[in-house]
Amino acid sequence: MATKRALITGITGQDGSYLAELLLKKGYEVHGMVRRSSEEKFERIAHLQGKIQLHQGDLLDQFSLAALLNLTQPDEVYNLAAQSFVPTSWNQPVLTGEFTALGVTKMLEAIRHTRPQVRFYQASSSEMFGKVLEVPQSEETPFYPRSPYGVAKAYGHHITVNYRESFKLFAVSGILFNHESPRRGLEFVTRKVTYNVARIKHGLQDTLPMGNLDAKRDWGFAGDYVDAMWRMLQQDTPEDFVVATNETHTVKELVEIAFGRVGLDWQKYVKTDPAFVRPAEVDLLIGDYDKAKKKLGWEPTVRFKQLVEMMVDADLERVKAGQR
Ligand code: NDP
Ligand code: GDR
Repeated sequence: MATKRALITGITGQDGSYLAELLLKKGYEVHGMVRRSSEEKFERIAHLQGKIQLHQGDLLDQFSLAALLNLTQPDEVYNLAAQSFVPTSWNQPVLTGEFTALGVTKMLEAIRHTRPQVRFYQASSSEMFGKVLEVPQSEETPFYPRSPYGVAKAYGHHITVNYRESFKLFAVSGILFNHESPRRGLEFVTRKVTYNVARIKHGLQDTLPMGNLDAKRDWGFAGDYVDAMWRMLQQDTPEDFVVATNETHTVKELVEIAFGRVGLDWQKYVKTDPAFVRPAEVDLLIGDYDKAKKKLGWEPTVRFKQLVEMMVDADLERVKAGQR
């Protein structure tokens, strides 16, 4: 069988790095689109150097996308690039909209005109559910986003469905709930907590300022979730899927487990700081992944406590070695 080719946008991010590893293991030729910056930030994919091919491009530049599709001739495109940090979306709502929303249309247009046989994956998000209208949230739950990021992702989701229905593209949307790993960015709550717990344990600081400790999230492991992305593109018909663990936990539980892992009492270190409280919050996320289980044969393998402890342990090693 001919080698399959995949193009990943956002390959330098958490999910991009795990997905690239997975596709390489499956024998794919892996191409990644990276944006130019004055300093290369490729630490998550440094170990894949020589195995993947990187190309400059930008979701905002329609022609760079078409050129990249022509150059790499992919069978599958995974659109993971986004302004993905929710608080930043209130500070940069226009950029978030242009990139996280309209960028999806630009990629779909490039595919439609250049390579319509491509199988396309769009990184949709549980942030689209926003305000709690139903629990657990499934593919049938209506959207009520609570941040400019959530609004932009809802647009990206709908335009993917629309291009599938209008132009018969094989375009699918994975509605993924929060997923984490030792490669998670330092600003997201799980990694912020595990990294700072490691620093506190090593005596480098003695407080941890936090926002809303009552928010509830359905947290899974990124390595499991990229496998679900791949499975969605191997189906006979394009469909959207929720990917989650069907468990919910508060930020407070996250903090308790992380400090507990190093034998410390979180209440001595955690301070509430209004700077980390959001203008509008998503109070409760819990995903029903029944459809993914039945049709994709997918299930999460890492549960919450194991995930948090894995991240604390990795950060203890990193901080000990003087790394971030
Ligand atoms: P990351 O933030 O780790 O990675 C985002 C990627 O997008 C990076 O490669 C980054 O490139 C690129 N990117 C970010 N902002 C811009 C920008 N303004 N212009 C160009 N490129 C940009 O995200 P994750 O890996 O965690 O998530 C992958 C995708 O899945 C995102 O679309 C995210 O919104 C979505 N998602 C994530 C979930 C999660 O829990 N992780 C859940 C549901 C959806 P660079 O290195 O150059 O900054
Ligand atoms: P989220 O993830 O907004 O769900 O989006 P994040 O980890 O940033 O926040 C989760 C919850 O924790 C609360 N919180 C804090 N969050 C941060 N970052 N820092 C804090 O100090 C803090 N204190 C409390 C937040 O209020 C929130 O309720 C992530 C991103 O990966 C999105 O790209 C993705 O689409 C969704 O998950 C699903």
